[in-house]
Amino acid sequence: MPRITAARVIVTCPGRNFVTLKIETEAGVYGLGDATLNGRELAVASYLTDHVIPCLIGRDAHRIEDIWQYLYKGCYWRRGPVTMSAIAAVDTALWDIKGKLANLPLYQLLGGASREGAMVYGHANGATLEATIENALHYKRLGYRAIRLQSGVPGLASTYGVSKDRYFYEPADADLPTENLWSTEKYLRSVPPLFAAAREALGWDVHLLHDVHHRLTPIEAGRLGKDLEPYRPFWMEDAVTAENQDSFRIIRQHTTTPLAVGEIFNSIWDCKQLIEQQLIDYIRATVVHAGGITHLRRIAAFADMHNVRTGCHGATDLSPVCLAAALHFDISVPNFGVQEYMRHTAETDAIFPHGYTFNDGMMHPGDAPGLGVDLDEVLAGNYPYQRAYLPVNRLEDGTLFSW
Ligand code: GCO
Ligand code: MG
Repeated sequence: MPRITAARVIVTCPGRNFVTLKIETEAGVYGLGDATLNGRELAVASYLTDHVIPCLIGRDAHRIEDIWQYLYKGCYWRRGPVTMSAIAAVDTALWDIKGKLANLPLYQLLGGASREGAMVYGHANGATLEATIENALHYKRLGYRAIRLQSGVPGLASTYGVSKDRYFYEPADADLPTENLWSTEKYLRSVPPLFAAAREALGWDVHLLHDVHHRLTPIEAGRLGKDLEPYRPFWMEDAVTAENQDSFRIIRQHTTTPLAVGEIFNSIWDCKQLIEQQLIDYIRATVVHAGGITHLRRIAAFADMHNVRTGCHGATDLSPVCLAAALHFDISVPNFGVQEYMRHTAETDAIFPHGYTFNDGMMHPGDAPGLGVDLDEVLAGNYPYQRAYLPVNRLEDGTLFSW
C-alpha cells in the first residue's frame, strides 16, 4: 500500500496568500491539496500542521473515504470552514495521489467525462456602467459564453466586485480590513439599467450573471430578481445571507430569476433545506471549502435529485490546485451548471504549473495523471506570507453590515 510518509503545509503569497498541503507517500508519489481560507489562512495551516498531519503518517493513502470519515467524525468538532478546508486539502491530495498511481487524470476516477469541457464565467466589472459594458464586450471577444456583471454604484465610493485593475480583482487588499460604505437603495437602482445596457450591447447569446454578495433582505432580493427578469439572467448569486435557509422561500415566491448560493457553505448540511425544498437552482460550494472532492460529490448527488445544478466558486483566492480539482469534478458530474473562473496572476501561475486550459469559453482539466497541477516550492519560497484581510462594510450611518 502507498503509506503516507510525510506531509507539510506550504504558505506562499505571490500577491495573495495560498495555503497548500503536500502529502508524500513511500511510493515516491505525492499529492497536493488547496487549504486557502481567505483572510484566515494561518488558522487552517495550523489546524493541518498541529492537528491533522500527525494523524496521517503511516496511513494507507488509498483509503480516501476512511481518512475523510476519520478526520470528520474522529475530531468530534464537526464542520466549520477551518475544519472542512483542512479535510478538503487532505482529500484533494489523496485523490491526486490515487490518480498518479493509477496513471489516470482524476476525472477518469470520478466516472469519466460527462462533457467535452466546463463552461466558465468571467468577471466583467468597472467603476461605471459604461466601463462594465466595455469590459463585458472584451470578455465576449475572448470567447466567454457566460459573463458576470458587477458595476460601481453611483454615489458609493467602492463596492464588492469592482477592481482597481482591469483584469485582476483581489478583495483581500489590506493589512487590516478596509471599510466600505453601502446603500441598498442606491445599489438597487443601479443593477436593472446595467442589465438592460448589457443585453443591448452583448445580445442574447451570452449568459449574464450577477453577485449580490449577501446584501439584501429576502423581499429586496425578490424585487431585484423581478426587475432583472426581462434580461433573463443566468443567476442571481448570494442575494441574501444564507444562515436562515427559509429566506430563500420568500425570494422564490416573487421571482423566476434563478438563484445561486453556497460559496461560503462548508458541508451538505448548510444546503440541505435549500436543495431539498428546491429553493435554489445552483449550488456554489467548491472543493476547498466544502470538504474536498469526496464531500462535494455527495452534495452534487443530493442536488441532482432536486434539479439543482453545480456552479463552483472559483475566485482567485481558490488556488490553481482547487481550480484543477474543480475542473475534474465539473467535467465528470452529471448535473454540472457552470464554473467560475477568475484568472490568476502570472506569478501565481508560475508557482503552480498546471495543465488545465481555456478555449472558446470552456475549460478542460487536461489529461496528466492526478490533478495535473504542481507546486514549485523554491519559487513559492520567494513570496512569504503577508497578512491580508477582506474588507468590512458599513451603512452610510455607520452601522456594520454584511460585506
Ligand atoms: C465570488 C465571490 C468572491 C468572494 C471571495 C472572498 O463570487 O467569486 O463572492 O469574490 O468575495 O472569494 O474570499
Ligand atoms: Mg460570490
